[in-house]
Amino acid sequence: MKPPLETAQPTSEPLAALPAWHALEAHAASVRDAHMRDLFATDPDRFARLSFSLGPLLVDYSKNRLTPETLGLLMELAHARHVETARAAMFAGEAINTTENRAVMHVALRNRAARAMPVANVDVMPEVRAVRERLKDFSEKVRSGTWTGATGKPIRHIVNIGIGGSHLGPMMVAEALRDFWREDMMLAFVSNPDRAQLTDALSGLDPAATLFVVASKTFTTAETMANALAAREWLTTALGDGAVAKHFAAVSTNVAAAVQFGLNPDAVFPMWDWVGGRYSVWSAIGLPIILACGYECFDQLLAGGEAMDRHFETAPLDQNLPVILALIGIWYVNFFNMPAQAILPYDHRLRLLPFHLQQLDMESNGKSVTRDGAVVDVPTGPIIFGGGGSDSQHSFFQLLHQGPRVIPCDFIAALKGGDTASRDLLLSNAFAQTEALMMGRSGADIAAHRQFTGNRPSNTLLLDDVSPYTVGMLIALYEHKVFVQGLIWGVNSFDQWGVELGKELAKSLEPALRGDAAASTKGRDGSTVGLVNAYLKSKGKAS
Ligand code: G6Q
Repeated sequence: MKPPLETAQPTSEPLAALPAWHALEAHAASVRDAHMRDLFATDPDRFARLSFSLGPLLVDYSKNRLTPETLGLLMELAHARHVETARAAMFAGEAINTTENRAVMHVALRNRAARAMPVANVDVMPEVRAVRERLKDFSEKVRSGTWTGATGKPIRHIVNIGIGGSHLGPMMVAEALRDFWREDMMLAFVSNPDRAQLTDALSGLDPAATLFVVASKTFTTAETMANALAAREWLTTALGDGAVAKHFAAVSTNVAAAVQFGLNPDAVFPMWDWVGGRYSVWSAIGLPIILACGYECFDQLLAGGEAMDRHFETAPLDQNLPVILALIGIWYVNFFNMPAQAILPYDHRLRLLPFHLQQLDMESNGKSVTRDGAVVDVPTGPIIFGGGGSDSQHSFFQLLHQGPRVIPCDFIAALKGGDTASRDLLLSNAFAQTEALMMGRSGADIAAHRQFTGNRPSNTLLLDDVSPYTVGMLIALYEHKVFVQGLIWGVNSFDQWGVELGKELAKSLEPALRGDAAASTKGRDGSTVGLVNAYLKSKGKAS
């Protein structure tokens, strides 16, 4: 048996007590007032020095409030937190998700090489490859019309039912790759238990040509189960109970529950507990993408993720893109007290990226307790928000430019796509916004309300185009960035206990809202009781 890597769990030492931290604090005080305008004016090579090309991805991080010394000190912090050792532990399949005692192996899902990927000393690749083969086979059958609906019609509408990680990742990637969809295949995503969403998604659909994909790692999630039951009712009302096996597929670790739901085992695809929901788009959770775009397209998504994995795993920290972006983020959160981060895709196809990254980042690093169970001594994960850059320019950019709080931004754009004129317009706006944020505008002859302080940081991520490969690279880049930040802060980025309490309370409140005579709100706070009573009154039921 291989001995576990020495992960040097670094969290026993409070972060703010580290010499590397103190050095950064002192350095931050000395550069706090430096204006990026001056940093560019004194260094003609700043762009070349502080930008990075990796295949079809160019990242410009020169518009940040840092100097080469800043980066050097941040790298020392990364070394002090044993980032390289922890990175190796993840790739070695160690149980780095300590609160759930699980490995974190989404990197195995995009491993297309012959390399073994062990979890608890067992190579998971044979299973991963077997599921890939099944996904390929099933999707080819559906796309070619060999797998038909119950009446013999080919499937032409896919409706994915899932929530959280079983929804945001596949929906974002599917939208990003819309140009790769088979022309006659339509795809819809349903997550909200508000029946309005399912009703809208099913409006106009032919049940005989519709396939539902129930995506749920646990197959117990209340919202997903409610929507799956409602979808089954819609289908069986039109085609009878016997149609379920031809019109439902599922992805879950709980294969038995999916089969019990009435599914054909050939249409049930397993996943594993070493894949976190928000990291699961690379697994069979990607089935709707495969059905719409074809397996080759999905394979290229994996290839892009795999290329980023190789870079992250092998590049020295100071030439490692996820590490550099992670450290720049730490610099602002912890040394400039900037608690937010905006994600601004200047590409319609990437417009859902902020939602996916919001979950990825905030669910991973929105933590106050270290892996040792101590209370963290510094701020951790930032508030992630954003939206399509062009639309956002006409709404919340006002605050980005002139609000008293500074919010670092990631601008994301593609060099190619659509017609040249619209690309010219998109990119000129994206570049100009980063310029305006950085340069600002001031002068004695300019009215106060027209002045811009500038010195507002941004990264610009330029993809050659929006393709399966580049989208794969982009998502994996952010995944590893979030991982590195979690390592520095000493939190477990792979659990999400913070979502549990609300779920439990909802379960215990539901009988009261249903109006069950035996249910009571006794012992609950006055506000919650008041809200329950307002609802019961609307149903004509006094409490
Ligand atoms: C993601 C979270 C969470 C999860 C959903 C859906 O990392 O774990 O968002 O994906 O709660 O869970 P199921 O896939 O089990 O339905």
